[in-house]
This record gives sequence, C-alpha cells and structure tokens, in this order.
Amino acid sequence: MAEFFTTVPKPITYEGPESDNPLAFRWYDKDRVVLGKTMEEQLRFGICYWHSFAWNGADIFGAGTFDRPWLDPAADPMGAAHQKMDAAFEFFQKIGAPFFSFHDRDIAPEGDTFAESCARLDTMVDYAEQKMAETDMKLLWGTAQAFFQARFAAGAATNPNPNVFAHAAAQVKHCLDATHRLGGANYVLWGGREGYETLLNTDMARELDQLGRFLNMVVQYKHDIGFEGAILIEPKPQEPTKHQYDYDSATVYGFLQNYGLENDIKVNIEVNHATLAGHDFDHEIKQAVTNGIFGSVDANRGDDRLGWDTDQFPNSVEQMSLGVYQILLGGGFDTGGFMFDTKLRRQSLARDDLFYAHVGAMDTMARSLLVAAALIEDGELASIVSDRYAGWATDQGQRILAGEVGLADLHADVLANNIDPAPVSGRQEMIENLVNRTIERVI
Ligand code: XLS
Ligand code: NI
Ligand code: NI
Repeated sequence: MAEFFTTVPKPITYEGPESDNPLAFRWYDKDRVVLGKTMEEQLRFGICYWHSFAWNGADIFGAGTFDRPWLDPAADPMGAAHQKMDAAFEFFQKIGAPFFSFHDRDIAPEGDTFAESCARLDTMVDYAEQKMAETDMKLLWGTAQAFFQARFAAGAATNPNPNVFAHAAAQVKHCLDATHRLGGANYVLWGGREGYETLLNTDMARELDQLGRFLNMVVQYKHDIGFEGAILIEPKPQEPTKHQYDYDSATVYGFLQNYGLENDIKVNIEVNHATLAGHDFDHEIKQAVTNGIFGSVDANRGDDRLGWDTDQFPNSVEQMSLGVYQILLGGGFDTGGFMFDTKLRRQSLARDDLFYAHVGAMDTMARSLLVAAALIEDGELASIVSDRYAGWATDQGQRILAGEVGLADLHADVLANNIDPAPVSGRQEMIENLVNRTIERVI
C-alpha cells in the first residue's frame, strides 16, 4: 500500500515547549499524568473522517482544491474507498490520536439501491476492522449521514413522508450495527435537517413526535443488540434549517424529558455550535453536566464575524480552558472525547497542512487541560463559588430549599426582623485575573 503523506514520514512525537520543530508536539505528551490520568486518557482525541478525507475543499462558489486522489469522480468507487481508508489510517497513526469517527457514507459510497449501500458499508467495515486491529486505533463514534441526499431535504425522522422516516431508520440500524461491530464508544445523531424553514408548511407537533419515536427506536435497538456505548445527540442551531429542533443542550434536555429519553441519551457538544447558539462553550458543557447528559465534544471553533459553522481548528487556550475546567469539574470524559470536527481552510492544500492543523489543535487542548487542572488543584475558583452560596447552608437556606416555608412565612420573617441584606461584590474581574495568572503560570 502506497504511503500518501510522504512529507511526514514518521509519527509526530512530543519534543517539549523548547522545540521549534513545527511538526512536533510542544505540549501534548500523551504519557504525562494530569489529575491521575495520562493526557491521552484525559483528552481522548479523535480524528474525523469527513472533513479530513471525504471533502475535497469545494465550497458553494468553487471547486475542490485539495489533493485527495480518491475523491476523483472518475475513480472506481470501492477502490477509492479503500485508498481513502489507507490514507486515513496512515494519518491517524502518524498524528497519534487514539480514536476516529465516521459517517457511514464517509467510509463507503452510497450504492444504486439500499441493498448495495449496505453491502458496500459491510465491505468497508470489514476493512476498517482489519486496519483497527493492525494499528490499535479505536472508534469514538459512528453516525449515519441522513441529511445530504435530496430525499432528506425536508428532514429524516421529521420528514412529512413516513417512507423517508423508514429509510433513515434503516440506515441508522445498519450504521449502529457497524459501530457496534467496530467497538464504538458512542453513537452520534446530529440533527442534520431535523428542523423546518417555515411554519406555513410545517406541523411542528407531528414532527417532534416523530423525532421522539425515532430516538426511542434507536435506544430500543441499542439494547436489542447489546451496544454498550452512549447514544448522543449533537445540538446545533439554525443550520442547515432555519429552526433546528436540537438548538442547544437545554433545548435537547427538555425534548429528551418530553419523550422519556433523559436517562438514555446524552449530548455531543460542538464548540462552534455553542457559539452559533449565542452561548459560551463552557455554558453548554455546564448545562449538560448539570442535567446529567454530558457525553462528548466536537472540538473546533468558529469565526467571530461569520455566522455559520466554519469548523476551524481550536487555537484559543483561553476559550478551551474554561470548557475543559467544567468537564473536569463534572468528572471528565466517560465514553466521550475531544473529536476534531474541523476542516482545513480551502487554501491549505498541501498534504502536510492536515498535520500542522492537528498538531496545533492537540497542543491547544493539552495546554487547556494543564490550565484547567491547575484551576482544579488550586481550588480557589471552587471556593469562591462555594463561599458565594454559603448562605444556603444556613438554617434559613435549608428550610427554603426543603420546602418548609412558603411566601407568607418569608413575608412574616422579613417584616418581623427587618431583613435588608447588603449587596456583595461578584468579583468578576478579580476572578478573571486569577484565571489569567494561572495561564501565565502553567503554560
Ligand atoms: C455539523 C455537524 C456534523 C456532525 C456529524 O455541523 O457538526 O459534522 O458532527 O454529523
Ligand atoms: Ni459536529
Ligand atoms: Ni458542526
């Protein structure tokens, strides 16, 4: 099998912060222990198949720019799928991430019939199984691409036509089988086109019930086949449909409760989806952790001035540290990990650009882990928060929380004792300085 990334002949190694080798890790030292686990175990990096290997750099204004020979339309589809997988595994190994993720259609091209699509996927799953055994790579998650084809223009599970629902269900069943066979740690459902453009042609209640039914079928089937990974929904607002049903973590949690799924489904939080929803990344993490539905992260970033999913590689330690801090406070990853749902800019067309991009992103995440771990170890932030709420541990606070007093009791109490609390400083700038000092100290 021909080597593809020939300008990067050997795996990327850790050389330390003093190194000026642009193709070495300066911070990601996979065996370094941070809060009782190695960096590799804490960060659980995953590489995505779609942007890195199944996309040629085309955008709506222009043709592909990348050197990805297997994407040549004239290539034999299954030969190309094998060639793509060879290049992908060569990259996975050279970059040194333990996991990868795929859509069914990333690894096997759709056939003329559903039967042919299934057979092709099975062939490629056989090949992936063999390559995973040879390389020790693991699958972070699989997912079905049920949004690309014209049949899904009005949604998959939320489509007005039950035959489209059936098609999507069949596709998810097959992809869940594939994920199970490859030992996937999770199975992801991004909403895709599960939303609507205008209420003038939409029955919202009908569509939500369909989505609830669909996801209950997924959970049922997971148990039927003994898949032990987590089922994850990936919230995203306003793209591709104007009103996506899985807008953000809080919306998804309410939806899961409505359909009795809150104990069976968690979320995969994408950094730039949080931004597009008008939230900070750490808010989305906290919202999920608080409701017990935190699963995994698509690590990327957006652009301050572009209102769409630019999927850039993470490079802000300030932004990521705060998210990692909330993840660590919540106990860290269980089945999840940091999966790079990231794409190169269209002009980054040299083969080794994929390495520069991931080296930078992995170092950014490693630095963020070190900052977040230091914030945890110092404990100062946590004690500022617990001091701020200390009043709730008093007798009065406990009686309110336990439901022992009502409005009339509190009215009488405030009247009798002339309760008139003085406002206290929230100390935001002081605390932000504390975070910045930690960053200066640690990295
Ligand atoms: C799109 C999503 C997608 C999912 C996988 O915005 O991020 O890439 O992660 O379907
Ligand atoms: Ni994503
Ligand atoms: Ni996205």
